[in-house]
Amino acid sequence: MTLYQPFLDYAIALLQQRLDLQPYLIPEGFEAKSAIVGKGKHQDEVLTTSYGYQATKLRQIRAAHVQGGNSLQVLNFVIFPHLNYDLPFFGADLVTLPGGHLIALDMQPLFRDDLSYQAKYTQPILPIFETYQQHLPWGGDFPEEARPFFSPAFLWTRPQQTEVVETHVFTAFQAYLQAYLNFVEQAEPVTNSSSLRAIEQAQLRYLRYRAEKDPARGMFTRFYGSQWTEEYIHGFLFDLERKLAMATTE
Ligand code: DBV
Repeated sequence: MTLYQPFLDYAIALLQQRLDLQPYLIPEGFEAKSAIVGKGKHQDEVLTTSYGYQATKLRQIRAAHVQGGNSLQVLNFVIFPHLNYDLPFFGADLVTLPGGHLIALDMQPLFRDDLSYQAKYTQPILPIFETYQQHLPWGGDFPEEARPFFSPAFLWTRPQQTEVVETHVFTAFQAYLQAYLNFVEQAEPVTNSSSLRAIEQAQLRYLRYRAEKDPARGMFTRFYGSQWTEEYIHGFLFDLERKLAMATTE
């Protein structure tokens, strides 16, 4: 069992239990990809598997799971709501590299500085954030330009011990996902056209940032080449622009 497999299993089981979960098409060639990396005795297989679902209010629920031995484990799990809901994104970036663990967990806001948005989608999460932050202190250095995409309840931490990932990070992940699904349950469709435009702009801003700055681009390019990597990023991981372009040419 690899470090983040229980996170993935938990998430899929909970989604199945709470949503009308349907599959989301994963483009051919991206369901599973493997490469042998390193030399001589240090060779390791790096396997990347992808998961995709959708639900009534959620356009894309997707995960990328990278397994390459004890010092290379990644679970990147993001939920993109449909464009007629003001729901935040659920964003989890759980990363284990030779240098240690790096954990990012948040409900990423569409409108960071809007106080009524914060009251709706951040205030209710703060007690959960505070509970876990005691065990998961702020992780330090963080790209300034990414700040607008995170909420005040952003858990950002670099645990020294794997055991902390297996315990506190795992329970925090469960609590955030449960709280997110409560928001989803309560969400009502937005019909006002200026609000709809604002949501689409905010989703595109987020998506463009993530596709452009994907911190995994270097790693994937080394393992699988740049053609596979760019197609994976734009055609699956962050695919909103492609989907919108397809919808207007149909
Ligand atoms: N990150 C992804 C995807 C990944 C992934 C799709 C499938 O968005 C993995 C893989 N994240 C990943 C890896 C690293 C990070 C780091 C492999 C380590 C990169 C390295 O050190 O070489 C949150 N993830 C990070 C960092 C942040 C995040 C802040 C540190 C990057 C840095 O210091 O420059 N999640 C990430 C992020 C956003 C987010 C940047 C922006 C909105 O939601």
